[in-house]
Amino acid sequence: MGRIMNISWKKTATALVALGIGVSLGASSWAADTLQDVMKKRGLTEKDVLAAAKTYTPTGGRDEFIVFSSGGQSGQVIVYGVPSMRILKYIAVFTPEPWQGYGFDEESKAVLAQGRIRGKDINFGDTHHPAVSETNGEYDGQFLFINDKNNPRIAVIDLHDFETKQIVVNPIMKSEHGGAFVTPNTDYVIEATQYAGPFEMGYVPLSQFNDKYRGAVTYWKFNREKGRIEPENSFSVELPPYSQDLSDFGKGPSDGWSFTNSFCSERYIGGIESGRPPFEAGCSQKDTDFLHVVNWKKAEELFKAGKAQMINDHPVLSMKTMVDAGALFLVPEPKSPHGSDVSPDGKYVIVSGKLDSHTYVYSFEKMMALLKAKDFAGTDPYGIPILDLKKTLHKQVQVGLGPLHTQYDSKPCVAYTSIYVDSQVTKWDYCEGKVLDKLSIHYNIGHLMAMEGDSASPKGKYLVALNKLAIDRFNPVGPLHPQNHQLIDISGDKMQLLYDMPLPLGEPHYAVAISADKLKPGVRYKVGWNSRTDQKHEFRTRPGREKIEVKGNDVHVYGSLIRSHITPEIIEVEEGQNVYFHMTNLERAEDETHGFAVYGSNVNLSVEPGKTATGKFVADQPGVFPYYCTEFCSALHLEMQGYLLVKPKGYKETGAKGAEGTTYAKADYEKQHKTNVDTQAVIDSVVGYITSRNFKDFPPVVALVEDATDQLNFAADAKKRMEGFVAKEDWHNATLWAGQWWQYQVKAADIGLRAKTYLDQNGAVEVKQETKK
Ligand code: K7E
Ligand code: CUA
Repeated sequence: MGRIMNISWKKTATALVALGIGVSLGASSWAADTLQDVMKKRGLTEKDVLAAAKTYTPTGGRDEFIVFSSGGQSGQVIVYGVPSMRILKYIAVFTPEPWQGYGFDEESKAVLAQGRIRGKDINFGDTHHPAVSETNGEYDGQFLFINDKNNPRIAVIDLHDFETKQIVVNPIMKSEHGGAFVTPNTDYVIEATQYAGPFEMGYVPLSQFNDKYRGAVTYWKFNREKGRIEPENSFSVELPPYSQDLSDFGKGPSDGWSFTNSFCSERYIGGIESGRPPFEAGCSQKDTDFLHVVNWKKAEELFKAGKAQMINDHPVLSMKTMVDAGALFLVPEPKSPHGSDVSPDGKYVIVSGKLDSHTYVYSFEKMMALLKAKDFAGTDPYGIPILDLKKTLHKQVQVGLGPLHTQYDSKPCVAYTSIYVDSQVTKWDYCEGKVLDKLSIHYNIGHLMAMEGDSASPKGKYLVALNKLAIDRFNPVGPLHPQNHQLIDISGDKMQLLYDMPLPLGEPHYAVAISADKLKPGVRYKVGWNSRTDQKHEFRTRPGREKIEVKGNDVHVYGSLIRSHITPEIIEVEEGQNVYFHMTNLERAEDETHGFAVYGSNVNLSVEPGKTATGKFVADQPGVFPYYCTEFCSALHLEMQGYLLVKPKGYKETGAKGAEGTTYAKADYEKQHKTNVDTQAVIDSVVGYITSRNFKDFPPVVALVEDATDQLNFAADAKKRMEGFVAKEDWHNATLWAGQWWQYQVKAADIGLRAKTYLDQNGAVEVKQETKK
């Protein structure tokens, strides 16, 4: 058996190598360096090697945590692993992204179109804060939300396939910042204004700033079943024009409340060009700004009771309505505040002052006691009650210059705060109010992120510093430097810096990290799936059912993609028609994505297994437009091609039909047929090898076997067609179909090899031979 196998493998390998399929037969040889040699050569210390050992992930290895980082102005989300810091994906959200076909297929164009503002396409996003959906305050790994600061919008990403499904535009804001954060059960996603503006869309002079410009918090209702935000069940709360900043939802004892800080309660309106001091002076004059505390459950009741006013078709609860209901109050916070982070137990809210050196730990219990006793220190110009700062404080801790954001450890009472001016991370105890450790980072840290560090049960272990400046950390690449994410080990008493990761995709503000085992994304769609609506695609097709339908001026191509051909391969239309390419990927195999692009157009699809995607081509000029698959999907990938021919209006066929380059005779057929018979012997031996092992214990192999079975069924079909032509002694077509039969055989053999390799590497054992079919 073994000897036969070896011979067969050699034959297979030769056949496959000829096709460009790599077959690795020998083990790679290692350079004979010792660890000491390498350390000496590269100038590494023992500490460096220890850090490397904590992050290095050998081939095939997986990460313990998955990070979703804002992609800043790229309008995308960056996905990477911790501790390896390997980038896994960019999720296209607010910005067209060609590789994913985002903004190039009609389905994703429809998602992007939801984000239009004032009737205009917006082709970027200033993303700041991603949030993973939660169940009882724990990340559940089902959905991801992210906001856009410049054009106030929230996007919904389904983590089942890591695709953006929805974009909602804030109906009353002109700028935002304090989103996206979710309630402990993801009933609502919060979005808070940054720069105040009039709620209406028209012109309002700045002289009416105090009266007509407003801040707000919007509570977007999320329907988990549908996986979509419901704008019709969402509402906002009007706030003063104080430049609201960041938000967080309460949990545990503070569930039902939200907290939003602000940085310009001075309500300064700038005017540097006319000799007035700039915003930076006017907005940092007072010693304190305000934390806005909102009872969102009460607000929800008021909204449901019809107490909101409709502004731009969106319900808004006025400050007065909220104050009268005891559902809105203010607490003074340190100079130029930033961050608003609720502790895992929901008892405290931590706010930092960018121009202060303290973090302020507010006690929710104290706030509630004061509210109950109506013990207010005053009211603001809009009639909102203000609590006394000292009476609400649990601790005030000197953590360093320019503290910003706070994240929590799995160890009780331990928090980490980013210190922007000092370029440090401070580890401190918010129960006792004392500093525990400080670590220098490089440079000017903004947000920081601990593993599930803003959930009800943080996981500790690692912290990532999201640094604003990289300066000298990396090889120079011109004036625009990459961002720098620094991985820090927080498992011990002292923080230890492990790794620098350059990120060249916008300024990532915030990131969230989830335990990798909570994510269960699929590897394929049901065949004929519209991934953006999560429904069967109206224009899906099945194998053998491909067709071209003309409806008035529209030509609908129900096409398919499978290794290694596109159906149809020749499409003729007339000048002036619109061509809709509805392409279905018929593959069931994992990672067999096909692309589809047409010359002279923006038709550019990424069609993952099972997906149907539509490209629209306006045939406004006569010509020849080749199309092809853009993913190197198989050995015969280059042959995944076709022609769209656009005939001029009123074109009349002239002359003879063109001939092909080669014609085949009986000898050609016989040669091909012999190859096929030999190949079948190889396949049979591969199948024999796999079925003699306990392959059913290995799900990836089971999937490969299914895929190979598909290919062999296609092979059988091609063989039947060949036989039809043999019977007619049409050797030309018989040869071509014999060739197609062989193509499917080769794919089956390729898959079989992958399965065999997997079995060999994963300790499959020989089992009693089952009855062969
Ligand atoms: Cu501090 Cu937009 Cu969250 Cu930047 S924000 S750092
Ligand atoms: Cu499909 Cu290349």
